[in-house]
Amino acid sequence: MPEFLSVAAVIRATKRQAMRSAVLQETPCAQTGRRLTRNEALELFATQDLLRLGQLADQAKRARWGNQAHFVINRQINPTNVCVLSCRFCDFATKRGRPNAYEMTIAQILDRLSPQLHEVHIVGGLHPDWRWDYYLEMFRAIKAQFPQIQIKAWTAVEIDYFSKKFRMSVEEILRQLQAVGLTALPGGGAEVFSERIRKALFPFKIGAPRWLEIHRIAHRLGIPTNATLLYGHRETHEERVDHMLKLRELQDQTQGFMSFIPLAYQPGRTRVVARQASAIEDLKTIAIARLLLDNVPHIKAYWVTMGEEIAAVSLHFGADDIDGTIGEERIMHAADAPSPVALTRERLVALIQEAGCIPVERDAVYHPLKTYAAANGHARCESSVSQ
Ligand code: V47
Repeated sequence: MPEFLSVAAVIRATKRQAMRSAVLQETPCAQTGRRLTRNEALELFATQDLLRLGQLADQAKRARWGNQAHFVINRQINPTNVCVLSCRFCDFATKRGRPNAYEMTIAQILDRLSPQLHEVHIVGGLHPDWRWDYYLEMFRAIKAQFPQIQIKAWTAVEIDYFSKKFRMSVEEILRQLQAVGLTALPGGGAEVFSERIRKALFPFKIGAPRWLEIHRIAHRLGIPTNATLLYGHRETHEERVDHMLKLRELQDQTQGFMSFIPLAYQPGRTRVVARQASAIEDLKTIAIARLLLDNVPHIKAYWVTMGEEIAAVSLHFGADDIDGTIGEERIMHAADAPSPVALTRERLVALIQEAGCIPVERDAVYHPLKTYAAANGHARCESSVSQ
């Protein structure tokens, strides 16, 4: 690996800036087989040499995906915002009877789907009285009317809730969902694997051991899953790195994670933090995720939380995916996210092309469906006027 692209070089530069003397001797990377350590990841968070960090992560991304960047034609559905929990950081959840509370019928869910979609991403509040049959019927109805749509649904938090409420094991819950059409689990509900933050912001939600156990069970049943990290609130860089290391450890054992998605916290009206994490923090988090999570194939730059522009730049900082069209984003927009609630296929293609990458349309489990041309003058022109 050339010196100018080595992790050690970035860390040396950081240490020079910090007037410190210790120098890393080795270069952790795919070629040497040595993995990035916790301390090295923390030093990368401290670096002021953002472009070198980006180069390193980009090199790791290109080793797997070349110049490709993935996206999906999808729709998010949040069947209800009524939730038995009241997490401090959440602007989405509410209680029944409040003016903003809503509950969708299966017909309303079907109305929002169309044959063009490849993925429906379903998550919502932990509803106090919906019956198990409703959840099964929802999937049956979707598959009956739209057999080509893959269902990515219910976070580990919801699976845990169903298991307790309906008195079935996690395995039984997942098997029954699989039988009616579940393809994958999304990565939500992980927040940040820190007991300190859990006690402060979501004390009644499951913690790291249970979240990881549920994903382990899903992987054993052949259900691929994603993993998120909620960052930019009160967590430290140490807590971000420890979160990623816990995921890396499970992935070593199961290989069931498809994608890692850092979610930049949208402060909304919660007063948890005054403002959203900076673009620099976004790019560092994406890049370090690519380098640390060397066993997770996809790193997703979620345009809803980062904004379209930073998501596009992230494609040069280790990300290879920007999620999808989404259709109607509610969770982050309940917290006043400034991004649009949906993007068109054309806009996603143009964003990727303008970043100099090759757009690859995929399904929910990353099977490629269509590869688009790399940028040309026409695409650049389109991207600057669309929206
Ligand atoms: O678990 C809640 C987070 C998650 C806010 O798997 C917030 O492909 C930012 O998990 N600001 C749900 N984040 C969304 C999610 C997700 C999103 C996109 C793709 C995938 C995937 C999964 O959203 C929650 C929580 O961590 N969240 N409130 C907020 N104000």
